[in-house]
Amino acid sequence: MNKKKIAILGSTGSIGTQALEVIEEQAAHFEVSVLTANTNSDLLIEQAKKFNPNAVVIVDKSKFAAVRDELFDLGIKVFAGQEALEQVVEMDGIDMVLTALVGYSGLKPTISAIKSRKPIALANKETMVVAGEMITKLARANGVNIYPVDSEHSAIFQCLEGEWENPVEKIILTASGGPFRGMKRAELEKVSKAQALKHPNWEMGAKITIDSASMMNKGLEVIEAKWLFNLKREQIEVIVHPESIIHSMVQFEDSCIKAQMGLPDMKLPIQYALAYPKRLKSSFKRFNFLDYPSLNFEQPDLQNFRNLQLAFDALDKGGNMPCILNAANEIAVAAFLNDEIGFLQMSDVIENTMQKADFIAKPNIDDYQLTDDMSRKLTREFIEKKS
Ligand code: MN3
Repeated sequence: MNKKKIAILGSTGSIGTQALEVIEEQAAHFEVSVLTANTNSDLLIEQAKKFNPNAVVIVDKSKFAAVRDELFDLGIKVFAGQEALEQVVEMDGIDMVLTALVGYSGLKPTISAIKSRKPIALANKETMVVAGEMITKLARANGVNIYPVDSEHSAIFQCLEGEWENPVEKIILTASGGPFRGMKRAELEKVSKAQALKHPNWEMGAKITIDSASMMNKGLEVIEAKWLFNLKREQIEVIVHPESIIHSMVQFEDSCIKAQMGLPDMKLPIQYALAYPKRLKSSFKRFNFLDYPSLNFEQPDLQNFRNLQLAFDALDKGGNMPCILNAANEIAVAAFLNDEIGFLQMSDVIENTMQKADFIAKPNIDDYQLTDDMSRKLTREFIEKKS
């Protein structure tokens, strides 16, 4: 049997390492063709020795020599730098590209992979947030499929199996509510970085964990869902479901709601995207209904968790506004993690940038880059003025 050759962009992060666990368990189905890391050269070397890819990329050029010295004799090609990420996905011998980069950095490599007609397993939601319209158009023009890895979007995708002819009435994205669910502004004022980094259900990287605590993650996922599934804003609903057992739902025009359920474990959506349309037998822990005699649902709190409202506003405004929102949020999260601003200030900072940055109704790729640069700069200046 031909094994599917997978390129993993961002192999040392949370999604990347879990993807390698999936590939290891399913070694009869998959092999690794490319691994890339931002700065974690030690882990990249260890992964490359174990999975023997054709090529690796270390984005941090200062680590190039160290990686090359370890891997050259094994016949593994070693490249360095941001541009190498865009070039490596054009190589032959790649059947699918898993984009597990964090933030805006995922955009250009994803475009490059689509242009070279590689199917995408999309874990980098920011790519869809920033440039969903352009990416989906480009994918259609190149006949490239994009398989969602984000658990909510994977759930929706799974619910849509066998339903391609049936119009969707709406989708219902579930949100855990994060560690601060139910808190009001007075309490949110005082929450610490350590508390924000402790998600009740999911094991994830730092950026997305903070986004989950602030509900920005759900906002980004609303925008991601709009483009992945070609929906109107009114067709996307968010509901808080603290147990994270229902990963999301689709309602059809006959009133039927389909839900995809399971224990919260990113390895399932990763494996589903890599193996689609197959469901591979796995060792993942099974869900037992009796462990969860009740599942709960609540309205999201847009007053106290303003980031979700800001994301809806950005989606309504369209153009480059989601790109502005994303850039401001990336800077705000970094500043919060760096103890420069408090938890609630993240929303103030993002809102300020959304008001001040230049709006472009129909952005092209250069406009996205300019918007991203400008929004980051504006956000930094605002944070520095405040502190
Ligand atoms: Mn998600």
